[in-house]
Amino acid sequence: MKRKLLKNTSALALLLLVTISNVRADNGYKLWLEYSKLTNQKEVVFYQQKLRYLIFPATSATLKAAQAELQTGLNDMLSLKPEKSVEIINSQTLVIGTPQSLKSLAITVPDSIGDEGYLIKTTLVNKRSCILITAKTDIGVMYGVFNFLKLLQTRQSVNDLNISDHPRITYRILDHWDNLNRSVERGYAGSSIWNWHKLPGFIDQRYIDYARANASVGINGSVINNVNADALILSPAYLLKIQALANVFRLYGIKIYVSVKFSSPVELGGLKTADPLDPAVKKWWADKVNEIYSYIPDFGGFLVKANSEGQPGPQTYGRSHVDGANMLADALAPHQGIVMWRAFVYDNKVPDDRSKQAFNEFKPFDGKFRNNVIIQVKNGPIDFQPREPFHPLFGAMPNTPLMMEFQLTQEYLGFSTHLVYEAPLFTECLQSDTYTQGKGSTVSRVITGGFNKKLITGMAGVANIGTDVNWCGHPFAQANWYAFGRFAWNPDLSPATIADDWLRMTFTNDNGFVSPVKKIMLQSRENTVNYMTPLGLHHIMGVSTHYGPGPWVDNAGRPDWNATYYHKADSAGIGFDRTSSGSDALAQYMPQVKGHWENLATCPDEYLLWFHHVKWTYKMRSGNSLWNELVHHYYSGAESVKQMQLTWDKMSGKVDPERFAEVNQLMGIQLSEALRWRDACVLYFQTFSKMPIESIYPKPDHPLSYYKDMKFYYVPGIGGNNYMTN
Ligand code: GCW
Repeated sequence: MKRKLLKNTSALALLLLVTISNVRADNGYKLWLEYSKLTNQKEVVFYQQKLRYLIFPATSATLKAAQAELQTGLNDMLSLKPEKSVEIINSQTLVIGTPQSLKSLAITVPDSIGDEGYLIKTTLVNKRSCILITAKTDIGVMYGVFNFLKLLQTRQSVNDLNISDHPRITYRILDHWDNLNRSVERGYAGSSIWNWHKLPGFIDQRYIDYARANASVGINGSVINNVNADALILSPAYLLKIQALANVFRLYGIKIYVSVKFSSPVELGGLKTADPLDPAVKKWWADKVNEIYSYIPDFGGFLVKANSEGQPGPQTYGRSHVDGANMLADALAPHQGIVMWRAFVYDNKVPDDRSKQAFNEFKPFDGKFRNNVIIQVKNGPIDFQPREPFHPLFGAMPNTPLMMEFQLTQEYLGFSTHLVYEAPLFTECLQSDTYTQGKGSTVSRVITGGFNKKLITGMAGVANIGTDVNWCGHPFAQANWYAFGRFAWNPDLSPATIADDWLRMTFTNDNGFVSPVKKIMLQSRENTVNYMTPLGLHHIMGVSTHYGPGPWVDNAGRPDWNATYYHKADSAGIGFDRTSSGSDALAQYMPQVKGHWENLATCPDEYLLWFHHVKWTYKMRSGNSLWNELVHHYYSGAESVKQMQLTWDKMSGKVDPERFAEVNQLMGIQLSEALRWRDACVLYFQTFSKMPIESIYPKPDHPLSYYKDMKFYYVPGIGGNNYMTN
């Protein structure tokens, strides 16, 4: 009996061990830096032969970190420890460093690759052919190393290499909406990764891995706190904590920025006002900035949400955005810091269409900001909806730097239970033609400084990172973090290329997996648009939590938070008339764009109800009435989730069981939520159209009242005591 028990116990222990080791290997913590072991012996031999010797003098902390990364990668993937050498250069040698760190080898790097660019090439060094990874700076070398590892991770050849790359955008920044109490506004992946209480004494391994992951895709900045900022972030106690994080990030080329509350001089400094033109206020900020730099000599600067959604700002004191931004910019300029000033402003007291307000407020200020101010503009004019047309400010302020703000966290895209690959959304915006400088004036060219080389450039992504073991809540949400980094580096990359790399690095190189799953990813955002907000509908989700459908919402705190404000459904039709007969928001675009979207014959279906109020019986391109088309989109959106499930089911055995099961379960949740979106919206809009749901479609399971009455408690992402919605 005793022996049996013992046996059982050890079996259990073994099982536990296996489980634990599986969990460790496959829980998604390693992100796209999985470095899984190559199993194809031919490939292993191929790489091993190329990488027998290594010349990589680690003369700085950054080079040391890059060297460690290379060693981890080679060891994990190939069980390879190249012989460190100083003299053997031949076709089996990898030479890595800057011209300074490789002094004796007379390496040259063209100026054109800039401070962060790198070269990976098969070339002659000391008259001997080898693989050289070089850059002007240490961080450039690190980027080169990560990209060399990517070649191995994605099983590329390392023969005849000739890669030269550099970022097209200078400030490539993650914006964390993390509060000091560790809640995360619109965060769906656990708590804030910043453990403020334990800082500065305790450095969580996560901070290091976060920095590695960012550096691997070239992200070089992190705004660590919520734009709805707490003035305390600037207090000495927090500056010490921030300093500890900065010390970790520095090695990986990442600068820290903070979101500041405009009224900090009052709240923290005890001044009577935060009026930006008041000399005492100016002095307070200048002193504060000097203090920050005494802790963090390479501090990046400030992000500011001012006069928006209740936040204080210069207008609170009768001043303008220019007054506010320039005052902070002057304080930061001596230290080379920047101000990222958000254009996400709207006010329900302004009687105009919300989508027009940022343009109206900011365009008149073109050319008036200091040159270390960059205006941060969301991709669309409302608010990170599943689909929006590009923001009309892009291209409209030719003398002002504009940085793109994308949202990685899926506030409006199904939180962390829906598989939505956002790259197609990013590309749709980036490749939109603004026509502001004639044909080909894409948003991408505008934000990369293509029309005005003097302007600084930037791209921000609202982070989807938290304490969940896999960082982002959904294994596939990691792809949005990854894609953001790749786009910030080069906005013209294709979503398919990025998905391909990410899948290979994160899961497997098995084409039987990569190809069908890539298809799922590329289709996923359109699916979600279809079951949430097809044909240009927007902002019809649950009030305040933004969870699930809420097209009936008409009693939010402010009219411009009501769904009815946006869809304007009535017995005649549906949609927001933004043509000249309506709000005329279209006038904010160039005539070519305006003309295209204003004309019902040319307006793409995708934007139809964004710009037009259309009759229910209107004949669509497909031949369907608008009503039938709308119903069709909702049903096909939900159906596509079922299709996605079928594809994923076939992937069992091609990926580790943990992540397979996790995605499987999440797809189940996604399906039920997609069905709820579909049924709730179709039933609600039917109360206006009074038209039938075609009999080819199954009837919704419940009456409309059922969906309207549903309650959800403690929905994530809002913090505080807001525990209920709808
Ligand atoms: O998308 C909305 C969110 C707010 C957010 C705001 C903003 C940080 O619902 O939670 O606040 O945008 O971007 O400032």
